[in-house]
Amino acid sequence: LSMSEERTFIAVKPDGVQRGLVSNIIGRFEQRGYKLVGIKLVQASQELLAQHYAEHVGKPFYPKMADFMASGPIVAMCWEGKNVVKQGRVMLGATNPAESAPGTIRGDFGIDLGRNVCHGSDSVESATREIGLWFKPEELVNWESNSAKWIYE
Ligand code: DGI
Repeated sequence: LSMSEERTFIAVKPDGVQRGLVSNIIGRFEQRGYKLVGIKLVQASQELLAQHYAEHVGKPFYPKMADFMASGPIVAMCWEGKNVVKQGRVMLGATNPAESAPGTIRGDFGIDLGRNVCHGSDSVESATREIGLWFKPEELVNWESNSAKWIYE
């Protein structure tokens, strides 16, 4: 993948789905000019969550966080574009909504750390790992956007 084809894993967590924020979050990435290459609704298993959050398994907050993540559907997405990993994190805002700037997803929609609405990969390496965990290769679609020339110079 070239730089403009960098990919990230973005998820709307169960609180975001329950609160009807799916279209808003998808819309922000679409409007920015990123390209959607994978999307599905997932009821996450504890096994998947333990792999996804391997770095947090065993921490005091993990059991409640994992139960929350398994409490309802998650919208799992793969977005593609130049610098999308880093810019996706900027669009999400700080992990704790109390510290997220207005204009970010968490800063606009969140209050508490344990209900922070969305997930985004924190590095290109994490993105590759997470996309592999949540999607089968055939669930990702390679397509060319007709608006690319109006988004990239
Ligand atoms: O990559 P992020 O989601 O921004 O942040 P992270 O990987 O450090 O943490 C993953 C999720 O776990 C985060 O979105 C909310 C939750 N979390 C992280 N640290 C704490 C936490 N939840 C509680 N209750 N307490 C924590 O210290």
